[in-house]
Amino acid sequence: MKHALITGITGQDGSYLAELLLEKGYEVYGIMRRKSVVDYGNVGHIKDKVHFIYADMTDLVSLVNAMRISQADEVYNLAAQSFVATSWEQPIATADIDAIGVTNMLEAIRTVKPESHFYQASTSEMFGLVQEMPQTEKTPFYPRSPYGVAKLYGHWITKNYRESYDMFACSGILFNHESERRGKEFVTRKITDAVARIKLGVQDYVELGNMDSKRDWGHSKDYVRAMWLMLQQEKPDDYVIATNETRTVREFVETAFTHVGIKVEWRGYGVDEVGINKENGSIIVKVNKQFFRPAEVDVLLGNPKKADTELKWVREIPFRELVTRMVDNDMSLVAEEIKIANLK
Ligand code: NAP
Ligand code: G4F
Repeated sequence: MKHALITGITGQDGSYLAELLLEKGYEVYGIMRRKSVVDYGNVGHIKDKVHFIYADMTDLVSLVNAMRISQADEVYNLAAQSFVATSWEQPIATADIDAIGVTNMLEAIRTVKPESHFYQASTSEMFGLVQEMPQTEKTPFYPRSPYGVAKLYGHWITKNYRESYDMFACSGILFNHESERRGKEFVTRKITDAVARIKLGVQDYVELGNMDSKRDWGHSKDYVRAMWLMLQQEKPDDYVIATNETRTVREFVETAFTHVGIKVEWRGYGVDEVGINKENGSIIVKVNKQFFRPAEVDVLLGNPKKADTELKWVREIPFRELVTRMVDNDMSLVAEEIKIANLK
């Protein structure tokens, strides 16, 4: 039986990856941060099947300990301060976790079990001010946030340990992937949660930032399969994982509202743009400068050809299904919230 160690197991991707590895018969270990209230995040439903180890990406000793306990054959480094906007507010913490944390994990592996296979969660944010369309493994990087800069360090240190120490270390350059488990501050979940609340009459409108920003959005469940595939290859390498489709935030909003039977009509431009419910004329989307970023990544579009060819990776969940799954899930959650509030 193979042993896997997942950092960031309580997050979106960590939870889907843990499910996948359990299905495949792995002994799954996950690192968790100590909190004042124990919180299993997205893995509460499988907590009895996973071995949890208290550790932190900024503490090398705790990661060495996690390696000693788990004796992991495969290490998936998914832990990160992953919210781009916060990286301007906490640039040092972001660098400690997302950059130096990767070196900590690689050193822990080198100390305890250097033959382990290592996956690093790299990101399309490294392309930032994109230098070509679409982006591939060969596209030059130009990060636009402290998060992107920190992740670029993580990407290169992974490559460097592969070349310096012959470690089986891979980076997945994953484009945006979302799900029913996505944190509510990310734009997709913020939208689907708001759509559910507006539809069910407990919120009037949603305030968003840059409506013209374009992202290549897939489903997390498809993307964790690619992580696993990378660690099963003969040789370690880096791969872009994306859908090769890009859409604006505005299109995401339209698709989500359409699914609950609300047609949005757009009026005005820039910060004055509003989305109107065509049926009753009420404002359901506003733009608020507060959600704009100091430097923006205007467009991302990834070409996953190498992953298609070498990993035989295929995306199974198309864009519309991603949105409808998220909206349906939020409709159920909000309906349940309303039911509980009415019982009080
Ligand atoms: P997420 O939901 O925000 O999960 C992040 C995880 O990291 C959480 O489990 C969090 O634990 C943990 N963590 C944060 N700081 C830590 C620390 N100091 N020590 C230990 N654990 C820590 O992120 P995600 O969407 O699943 O993404 C997974 C990884 O892929 C991240 O590295 C992200 O940067 C990268 N990525 C994501 C995307 C995407 O579109 N989702 C695309 C490309 C790359 P707590 O529960 O304690 O907060
Ligand atoms: O959902 P977002 O916050 O995701 P972002 O910045 O693309 O980052 C995510 O994807 C990366 C991969 O490319 C990951 F590495 C990273 O960890 C994270 O998972 O924002 C998406 C876009 C941005 O252009 C943002 O400016 O949506 C725009 N946006 C417009 N209004 C908004 C909002 N973003 C947020 N979070 N909230 C808004 O109200």
